[in-house]
Amino acid sequence: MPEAFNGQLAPELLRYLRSAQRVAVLTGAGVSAESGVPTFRDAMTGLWSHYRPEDLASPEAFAQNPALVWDWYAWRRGLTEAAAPNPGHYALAALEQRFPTFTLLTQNVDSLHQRAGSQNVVELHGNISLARCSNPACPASRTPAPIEAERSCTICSAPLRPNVVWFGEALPKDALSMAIQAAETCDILFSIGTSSMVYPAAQLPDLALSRGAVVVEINPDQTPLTAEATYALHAPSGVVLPALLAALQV
Ligand code: BV8
Repeated sequence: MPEAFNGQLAPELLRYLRSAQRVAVLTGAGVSAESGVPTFRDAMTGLWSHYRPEDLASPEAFAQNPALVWDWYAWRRGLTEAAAPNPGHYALAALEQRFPTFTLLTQNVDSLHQRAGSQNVVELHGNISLARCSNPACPASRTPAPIEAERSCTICSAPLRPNVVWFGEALPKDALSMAIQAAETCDILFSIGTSSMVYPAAQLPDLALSRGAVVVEINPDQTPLTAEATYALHAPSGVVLPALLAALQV
């Protein structure tokens, strides 16, 4: 049954975690909220309040108006570059050192886990700091996302696009297979700061549950996962994760 986070982590959860060998973590935009990065669905504040994220994060939107989509990503990239990792990111980097196998699967595109020191990060939805050629046949490698207006591939002149996974696009094969393997073999999976609405990432906690793993959700709000989770800790990740790390160190 889900446990509300009242500042005390359930003793049986801590006991289980102390003996865990294989830990998987799925993170979403909520983990970066305390760094001041708007969550994906809040990201439409201000200038972008009249667009739905799905209307900008799609191949169709890019084909129709590449400049608008690039401007949106340049705005978001500015926010993520100005942001700093928060205590939740740092706690995850420290927790990674405590377990034989620790796989961090992130839907986030902001590099904040890596900047906090996390080593084994699987980016399910790409990374906002890079651009790639929109021509799938082009051999061009990823390049830093362009700041200036010139956004064409230097090898084949096709438009450059943000190196992220848009709605309707497949996730990178390697990333998805690593994520499925981690969910299928972990002793415990944490689902942190995600609305559990975007697939196939949202299926990973169910996969872990189906293999008998403990699933812990950390989110101030309810999500479609909350009722199924073994534990649901209703508090910000920047509060819960440092508390979890501290409890493990005693
Ligand atoms: C695909 C990158 C097929 C770009 C993003 C079933 C199976 C497969 C696909 C589908 C399916 N059903 C529907 C689909 C289609 C679609 C989908 O899932 N749609 C949803 C809307 C229903 N999925 C896809 O299109 C995927 N592609 O399956 O292709 C295919 C297969 C083969 C060949 C061709 C095609 C691709 C999905 C990826 C889309 N790209 N991002 C970018 O960032 O611009 S998704 C986007 O949403 C972000 O990556 C984000 O991470 C993700 C999920 O959002 P969250 O991270 O959860 O953020 P959100 O704002 O929603 O929630 C934040 C949460 O944090 C909240 O719950 C809040 O309470 C909490 N919170 C706030 N503060 C805190 C906090 N928690 C903790 N602490 C805090 N302090």
